Amino acid sequence: MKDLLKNIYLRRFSTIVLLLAIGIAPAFAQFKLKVSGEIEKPLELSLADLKEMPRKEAVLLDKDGGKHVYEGVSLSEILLKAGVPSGKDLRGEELSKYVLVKCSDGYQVLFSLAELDPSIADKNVILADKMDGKAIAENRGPLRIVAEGEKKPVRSSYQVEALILGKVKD
Ligand SMILES: Nc1nc2c(c(=O)[nH]1)N[C@H]1C(S)=C(S)[C@@H](COP(=O)(O)O)O[C@H]1N2
Ligand SMILES: [Mo]
Repeated sequence: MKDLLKNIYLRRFSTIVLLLAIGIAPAFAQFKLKVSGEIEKPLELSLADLKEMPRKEAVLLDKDGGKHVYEGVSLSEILLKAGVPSGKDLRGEELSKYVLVKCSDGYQVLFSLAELDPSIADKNVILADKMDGKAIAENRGPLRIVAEGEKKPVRSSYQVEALILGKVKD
């Protein structure tokens, strides 16, 4: 009798887990990061695409000083894939271009192309899909910008949906 009850309980439990997985998995599988704007090759990158790209780590200190190691793809690597000028080609008018990071809660932050370019600066800014070896928690993921070395994590925007390339016009 006890075994029977346990069996039913386990079956229910696994059915609930299965239904949850079916519900959540497609949302992540369908997720696409949009890269658009003043750009040669607009991109839509899936989470699987990002796993195939060169990977990098970045450390983020949270508001309480806790240290977390994030892993993902360097923003400069994503820009390269999108045909954004870098290295020798990042000069003149290109120096007034920027990347606007847009998040699902409406939060948006900006980086200049120059500060992200490895030939100009040593800033480590990644688009992370892992925190401390695990997928980023849903309320911060699936993707988070991690701008290493900044005194406040204000630009380390979470729930990133799109990167928009723009050019300052005054
Ligand atoms: N999408 C999004 N990202 C965001 C914010 C936000 O409101 N929305 N707040 C920023 C600020 S001001 C801080 S201090 C950190 C806090 O991140 P944490 O709560 O994961 O430590 O996230 C940054 N990234
Ligand atoms: Mo903050």
